[in-house]
Amino acid sequence: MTTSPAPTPDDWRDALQRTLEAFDEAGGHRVLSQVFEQLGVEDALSLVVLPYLHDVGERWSAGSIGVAQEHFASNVLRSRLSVLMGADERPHGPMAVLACMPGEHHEFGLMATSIVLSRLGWRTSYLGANTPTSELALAARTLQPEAVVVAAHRATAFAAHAPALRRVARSTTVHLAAQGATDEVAALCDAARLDGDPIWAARALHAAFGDVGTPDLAEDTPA
Ligand code: B12
Repeated sequence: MTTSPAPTPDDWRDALQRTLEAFDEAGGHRVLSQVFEQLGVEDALSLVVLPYLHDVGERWSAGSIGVAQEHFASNVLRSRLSVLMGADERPHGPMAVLACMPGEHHEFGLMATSIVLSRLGWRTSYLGANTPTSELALAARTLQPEAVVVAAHRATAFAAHAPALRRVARSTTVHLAAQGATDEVAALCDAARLDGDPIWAARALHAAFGDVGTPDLAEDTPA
């Protein structure tokens, strides 16, 4: 008797392409359930979901798929990641506030960081895309988080709000993330840079705060 080899991340991404880019929502969710079940949340995000999003963008920019397919695939993935956010919330643990800078609508990386932090025992408050800095400041004053993570594709999105970010940084550590987070703009904002992919970055942030009662991630919860 022969057993078929386990699917590789490439196989999973192909399966997402076949379903989501054919507007097959149920099929896409079935593939996502399998990939989260078999790889666990962190590897599923890092090896399949985020690279798949990158590929979708390349296909869209090359004209091989249209805006409708790109938006459809993003929306299905967003709904799935929303379910995962906060699924492992605990009443205690350090608090992180996460937001995209004003004008920034790309939020998948930030959502992935939020999911992984919460699975590491953090409480997370996710403010989402295109967050005004006045609202970010309000959340930081109210929640007194150990960390604020803000994401933007362009450094100018941080630079344009440097005074507001510096004010938030007086009472907590502000971390700049995604392509826009350069050393120069981090210095301008009195902020730190959160390097690496969203999963790696969440682990690094967690490690910087020491053990906060990390749950056993070996017992991965299927999504
Ligand atoms: C989904 C998507 C959208 C969705 C976003 C939906 C949502 N809710 O997030 C929508 C439809 C809103 C959108 C809009 C636009 N988009 Co768009 N989008 C994408 C797409 C397909 C995926 C982006 C994504 O989430 N990738 C997953 C993340 C994790 O990967 P990443 O972006 O490569 O980020 C890496 C690092 O920066 C880091 N990282 C990123 N975020 C974070 C966060 C944290 C906390 C950390 C630690 C790390 C981190 O991790 C990644 C490496 O692993 C990309 C394609 C691509 N090649 O990325 C285009 C892409 C980013 N978009 C693009 C463009 C042009 C646009 C629009 C201007 C289109 C338009 N004409 O309206 C608008 C701009 C909206 C805005 N003002 O922000 C371009 C950007 C080109 C550029 N270099 O500036 C891309 C690259 C597509 C392309 N190939 O041209 N988009």
